[in-house]
Amino acid sequence: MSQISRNKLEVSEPPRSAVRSGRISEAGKNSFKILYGGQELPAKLKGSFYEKDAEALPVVGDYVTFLYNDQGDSTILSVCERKSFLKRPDQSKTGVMQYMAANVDYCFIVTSLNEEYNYKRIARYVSIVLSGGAVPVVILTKADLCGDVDRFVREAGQISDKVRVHAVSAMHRTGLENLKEYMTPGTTICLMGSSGTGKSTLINAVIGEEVMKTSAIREADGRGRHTTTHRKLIELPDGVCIIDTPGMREMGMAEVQNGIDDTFSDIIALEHLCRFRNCRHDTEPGCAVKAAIQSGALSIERYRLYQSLGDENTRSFAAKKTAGRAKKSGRDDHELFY
Ligand SMILES: Nc1nc2c(ncn2[C@@H]2O[C@H](COP(=O)(O)OP(=O)(O)O)[C@@H](O)[C@H]2O)c(=O)[nH]1
Ligand SMILES: [Mg+2]
Ligand SMILES: [Zn+2]
Repeated sequence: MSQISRNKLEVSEPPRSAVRSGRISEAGKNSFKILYGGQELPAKLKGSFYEKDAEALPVVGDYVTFLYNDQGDSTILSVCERKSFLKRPDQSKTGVMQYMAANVDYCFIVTSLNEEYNYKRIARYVSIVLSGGAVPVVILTKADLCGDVDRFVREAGQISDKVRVHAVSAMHRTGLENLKEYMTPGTTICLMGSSGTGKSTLINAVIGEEVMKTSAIREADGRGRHTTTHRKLIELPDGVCIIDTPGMREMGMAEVQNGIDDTFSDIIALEHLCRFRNCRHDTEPGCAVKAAIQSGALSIERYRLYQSLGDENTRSFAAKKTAGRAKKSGRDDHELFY
């Protein structure tokens, strides 16, 4: 929080009101929860927020200043500068962005080692995470269900030199110790991945305590699998914060060309070596990309993946332009989260 804004607020607010800072643990359309001193306080936005762009509104993980109210809703005054910011286009393909989480250090891209595994989806997540300024960590879960774990670890690792890959089995308790290095006090970890991939089970296994509800437990208590449909930040006893998005099914992509370029920085480097600056890596002479593919230095699959993610990103951008300002709200709509 900047000293200047704090002073301003203290001057303009009544003397008894206490300006405090906390962290957003839940963000709805008009209501929020602030994690403050181990408690969750209900909160609303200060009126002037409604004149701002959707991007400026608080999301889960944001540090905010607020006016404390012990009788009801506290009032959120300002959002502190973000260290990282994860976003994606909304599900209706209008190109409007949804802002998912802020101030994430590591993003666990969780995918299970069964038919759910999808190389392209992982690459898409990696690009989104890099674009948002967090570190992508691919976690391949349910290793006990897979006969050739190493192959998948190798393949996922080839998506980018920026990505780390770990295979784990919560059931057999293998690979869990490798995740401990991320779970240090003050660290924020965002879990991403489809429902049922074992995110909650994994965190419970690493922590050694039932800190998150798993689908098995939810079924047992009769509340059904999809009762928890919104994103939430929880602080574990050891000071690690976990942001969970239960029920995330698919991840679209827009405005993340920088993340794609970061993921495929080796291909970008090759493109700079082509003889022609506008080389389409097609029939042009002196093409470094084609030469790398021919020599085997670059796999054609990976090059196609780079192209297809770029195309997808461009299409979303075009859609956004046509959508214009017709729908201004880019807030996370929980109803859209299945
Ligand atoms: N075989 C196997 N099943 C697992 C493992 N981890 C989780 N599961 C199962 O996968 C299902 C979904 O787990 P859950 O943690 O709720 O998934 P989430 O929706 O991603 O949080 C549950 O039935 C778990 O028992 C594992 O390591 N191996
Ligand atoms: Mg879960
Ligand atoms: Zn070329």
